[in-house]
Amino acid sequence: MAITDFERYPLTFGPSPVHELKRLSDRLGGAQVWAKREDVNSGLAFGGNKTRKLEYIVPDILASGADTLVSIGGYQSNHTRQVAAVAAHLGLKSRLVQERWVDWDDPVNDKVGNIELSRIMGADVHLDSAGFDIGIRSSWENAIAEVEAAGGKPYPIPAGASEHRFGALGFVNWAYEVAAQEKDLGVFFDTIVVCTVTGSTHAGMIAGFAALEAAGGPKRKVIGIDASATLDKPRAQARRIADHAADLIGLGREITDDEVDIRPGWEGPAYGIPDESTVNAIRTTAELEGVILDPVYEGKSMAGLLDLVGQPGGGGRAGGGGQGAIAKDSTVLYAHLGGQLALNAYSSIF
Ligand code: 5PA
Repeated sequence: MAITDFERYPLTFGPSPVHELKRLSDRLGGAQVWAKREDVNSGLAFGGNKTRKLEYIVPDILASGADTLVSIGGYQSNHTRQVAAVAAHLGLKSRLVQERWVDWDDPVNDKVGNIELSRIMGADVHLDSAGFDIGIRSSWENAIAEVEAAGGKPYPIPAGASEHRFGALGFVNWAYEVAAQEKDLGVFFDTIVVCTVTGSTHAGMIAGFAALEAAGGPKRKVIGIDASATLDKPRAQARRIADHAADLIGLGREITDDEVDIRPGWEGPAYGIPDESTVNAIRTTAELEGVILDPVYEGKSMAGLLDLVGQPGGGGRAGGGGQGAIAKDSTVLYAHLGGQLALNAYSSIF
């Protein structure tokens, strides 16, 4: 099967916009940096990377006859907000487990931003005191059982929609979309930078670009920046999901270790907690480009990009490792995956 053989239920506006980050590139003095904008990809509750993933899951939801989507994330999960939006859009219910993934004591952390929108969209939101883990959780399994016990028909969607059999297809398709946009724009992105936590965004890109390469396309690097602060877990999970996606789309080989390139160094002290490099990346991108990033995911992947593109003694984070690791003649695509609504719970850092 090829990616075009999988059914896709449109939830996005179409191909997400791609544009240059010119002032940021000039400041860094290295590679040319562009962005592809999943933060503006849909009219459903501000969209984001999960909305793209869900396009390939909705046909299975509809075929299952389920009446309730059951999913899980932190209090400020972007994923659960997108699940709530898709449920509303389809006329289904949503039951969301929101765990205390982040030890962040902002008094409105469980009230504003993502979780507020989920409540507005009619989701049945349950708070749980458990901490961060990208794996399968008993709280989620219990929620599925509770929906069943109450006579409902649940459709389980795991954290980040990652450990779902079609979870990576949205970003396999993203790779094909990038290749088509490159043709239109007359540009070639030799390096992609993406934030990685539950892994299927990155894994889909790996499988998708591998398939394009197998069909004669050019070779490129996909660099994941860890925002989980539990690096071994996304590495193993992205690896497993990339292999599964490669199998689904008939790549005909396994993904190699060096294709799963997830780098530590910008994750901050813990998942959901920004450090100085995160805040610097958010401010720099906002001040130079008017582009807004969040402190949980995109601020961290941009901190990685600033260091990797920035020239020694130039615009990257002072003292950061890896400066200039992406060559000056590179053209880099920054995957902006969304996430800004969580900023509402982080006003104290600004
Ligand atoms: C998230 C995830 P993956 O989980 O597919 O690796 O994507 C990481 C990521 N950027 C990057 C943004 C804005 C994200 O929301 N968010 C999770 C959530 O619950 O919101 C799945 C963790």
